[in-house]
Amino acid sequence: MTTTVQYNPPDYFLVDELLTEEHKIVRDSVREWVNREVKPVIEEYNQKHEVPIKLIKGLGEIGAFGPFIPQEYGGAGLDYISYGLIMQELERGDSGIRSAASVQTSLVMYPIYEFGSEEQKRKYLPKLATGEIIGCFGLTEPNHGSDPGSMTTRIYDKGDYYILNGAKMWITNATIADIAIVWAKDEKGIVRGLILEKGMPGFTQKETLNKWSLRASDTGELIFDEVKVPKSHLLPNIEGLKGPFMCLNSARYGIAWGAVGIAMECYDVALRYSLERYQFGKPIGAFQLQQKKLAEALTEITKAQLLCWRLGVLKNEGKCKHTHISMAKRNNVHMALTVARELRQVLGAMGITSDYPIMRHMMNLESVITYEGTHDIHLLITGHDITGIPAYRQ
Ligand code: TGC
Ligand code: FAD
Repeated sequence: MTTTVQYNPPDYFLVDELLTEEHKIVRDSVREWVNREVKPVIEEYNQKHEVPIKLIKGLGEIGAFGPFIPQEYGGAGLDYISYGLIMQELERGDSGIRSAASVQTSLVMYPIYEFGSEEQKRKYLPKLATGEIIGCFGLTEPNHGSDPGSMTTRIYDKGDYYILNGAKMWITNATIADIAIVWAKDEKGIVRGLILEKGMPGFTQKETLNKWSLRASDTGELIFDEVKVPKSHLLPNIEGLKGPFMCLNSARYGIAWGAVGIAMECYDVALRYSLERYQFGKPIGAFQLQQKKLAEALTEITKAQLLCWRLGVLKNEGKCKHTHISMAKRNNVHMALTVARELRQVLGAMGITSDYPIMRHMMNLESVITYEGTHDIHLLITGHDITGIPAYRQ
């Protein structure tokens, strides 16, 4: 099916030449899906503050859930550059669509694959891969965001089951989720992961309303009031805070790529507009001040594309450290937000409408620069790595 969406992705340093044929096939097929299915409807969903369930289910059909999970568990068995390129294209559609894919893949399928029992893997992974069931990830609490190590959600051992009490807040996919990966401390204060299922008595899923950002994404609370969780729902192969952090590494990696997708689209839209819009008898792209915005945006996009490619190579080779990912997430999201803010101005008043995607991306990026570790926390992670001194706490 042909599409009327205009998109000429910038590739100033021929980064495409660094990709394999498989990478390009994967990227182009997701790009085509985004053009065909997401672009025509996504502004309306954002305006209505409504979750596009059909698109979220569609992510399963195109293989965007668990691209790097082995095929025997329903994944696509692709490498990490393919995973990154999928996230790049999805986020060009909307950060909410990429969020749904990130959470399902990195925060739900990954912990079940990495820390789950064989029975848990067989039970959940194939259905998560197709989108038959949707998952969410509960780490953040009302009083513990950047500092999840101080969480107060607790499990109490009652023999063949646990009792779970507490609450999680700001959870993507919270109300549409059939299962939730929930992180809680046991009686010894050790962080453990549990798989909760919708409808367990005492487990409530509640929507967070009135967001100005990620309006096409489901965000909400998970509340646990004396929830009886069978021990078979504990992730047996992980203990401690590094469990959720390992999941975050995978999701943050995807965000580093996704942010580049947004910046690429903002650049493409603004360049085209600058050549079509005339003021003072000239296209506005003829004025030096507008060229400065476009040239600086392209320079930053090019640097971020190369950073992602190298990050992907390191991840494929097993040499990628969580500190590499923090640097890339922080840099690329900030870059995309700066690019979106600058290039929205190229569109003048038209830039504030939903006729163009830039303002929506800009508002979404305010969440993206906050979740998965804030801009400042990622700076402190780099500071910790280079000095050996953690500045997060006294
Ligand atoms: P700290 O004492 O440094 O570490 C505790 C243990 O964890 C290990 N570790 C890691 N392991 C793997 N990967 C990482 N990135 C790791 N970072 C730390 C560490 O080695 C240690 O292990 P061990 O064996 O010695 O116990 O932890 P801390 O409590 O001092 O915290 C440090 C800090 C601030 C960097 C960390 O807490 C942090 O990253 N905070 C940000 C919280 C965050 O990112 N939350 C995200 C919630 S999920 C979300 O936002 C989903 S949005 C999804 C979407 O819609 O796309
Ligand atoms: P706080 O931790 O209260 O931070 C407030 C400010 O203080 C920030 O600027 C921060 O950088 C700064 N700050 C904090 N500590 C320090 C320090 N030591 N030094 C310097 N500055 C500091 N969480 C989940 O678990 N699952 C999800 O699916 C999920 N989805 C989300 C979806 C959306 C749309 C949003 C907005 C958030 C989501 N989150 C999710 C939560 C997100 O991860 C947290 O919002 C984030 O980690 C920051 O926590 P906080 O909002 O409590 O801010």
